Amino acid sequence: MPSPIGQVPADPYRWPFDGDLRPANTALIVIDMQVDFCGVGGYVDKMGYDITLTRAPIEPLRELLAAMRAWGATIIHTREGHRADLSDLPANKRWRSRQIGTAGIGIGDMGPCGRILTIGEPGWEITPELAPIKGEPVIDKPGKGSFYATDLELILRTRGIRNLVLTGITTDVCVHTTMRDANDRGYECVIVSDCTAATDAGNHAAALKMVTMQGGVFGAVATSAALIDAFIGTPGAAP
Ligand code: C5J
Repeated sequence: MPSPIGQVPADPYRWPFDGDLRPANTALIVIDMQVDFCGVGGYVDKMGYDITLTRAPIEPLRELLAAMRAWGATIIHTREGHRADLSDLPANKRWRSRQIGTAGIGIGDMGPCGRILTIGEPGWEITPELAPIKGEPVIDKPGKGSFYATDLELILRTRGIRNLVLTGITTDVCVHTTMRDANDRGYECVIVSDCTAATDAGNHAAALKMVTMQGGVFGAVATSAALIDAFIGTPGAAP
């Protein structure tokens, strides 16, 4: 077993709390870096939000992914999406998604990237810059949290993972929901400030600040540079 590499500078505490940071007990979770959330013609674009915000994490995340792959951590990707027959799409979620942007077009409806947030459609795919590589689990989820109605917890427990490095989009919705839920389940979480983004810059800042309250109520906040510094030069043995 490779020795722990200690703690990473983070806010409001050096992460993880006990310094037990090893490839075998750590996973990078890349949440919903899908065309629908950061691509031209995708869901976020169609709602009228600025996709330069949600595209901003792509480059730092590419670097963090490379560093954590080399270090030997587990890498897990998630995708938000619904079955083609929409049998797992609550009526209120569909109704609300149709209230904003191009009139009447919401989840399950046809857009420039195919049917919005629908499994198998081009907009549902992960953006090519961050495509999963062979062996990396991809979690398909119908909700905002990554644990609800998925086997994420089973995979984490089976691999003995305790530390979660949380990235992806959007900070205030799927990333936060996942972080809160993971924290309640006993995982030691860090959210990566430059590898997450929201459809509103104020919401991104607020979501990060929320994490830092009460001594780190959901975990800690770190930059990708701080994490990469810790991982570089400490390649882990395969878990
Ligand atoms: C949203 C997500 N914002 N991945 N989904 O609807 O955060």
